[in-house]
Amino acid sequence: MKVFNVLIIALMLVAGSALAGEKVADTQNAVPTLSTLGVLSGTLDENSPTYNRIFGGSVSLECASEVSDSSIDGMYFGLFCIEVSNSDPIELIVDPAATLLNDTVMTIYCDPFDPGAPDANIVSYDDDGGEGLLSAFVVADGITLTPGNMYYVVLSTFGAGDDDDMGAFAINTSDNVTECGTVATEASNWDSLKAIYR
Ligand SMILES: [Ca+2]
Ligand SMILES: [Ca+2]
Repeated sequence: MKVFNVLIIALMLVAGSALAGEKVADTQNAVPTLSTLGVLSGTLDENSPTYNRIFGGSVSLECASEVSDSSIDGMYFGLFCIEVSNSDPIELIVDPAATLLNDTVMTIYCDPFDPGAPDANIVSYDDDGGEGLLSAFVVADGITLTPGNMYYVVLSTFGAGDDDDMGAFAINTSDNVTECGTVATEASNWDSLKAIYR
């Protein structure tokens, strides 16, 4: 019986240290630096699909960021297909004013995204780059995507199964990001729109 208890404690220590390594100190609270145009919004709840999220890695414009499997599995996720109108760095920032989730993670995938292979085809992953424990990709991350290609933004929670792992969220995007299928135009600001109707 004692040996069994020691084994359990050892297992708990291993699990605890894995989590501690995954959650680094939150030193970033990024806010938008570019003009924002779009919003990717949704809600995570019992109707959402689930997957086993990853963590870590760096930025890989070749869709090959080397990430690790999280010990936490089965989180709800929201999925968005995006395109870019130019090759400038993009921003994707979870909006604290419109997000009820406590701790998000966000991953950019190249096309395709397969929830069954969440560690493949990744441009970049972020945990706490935004306000508090919310996620953000900002200009300083240097994420420059290729116009004409499709990418997938996956928004999920750090944990799974807690009350605060469900709720509404919104991701503000820089104005060179559009959802797939919407018309990407360089004339997407008020001055040029007014010029069209002048
Ligand atoms: Ca987070
Ligand atoms: Ca933060």
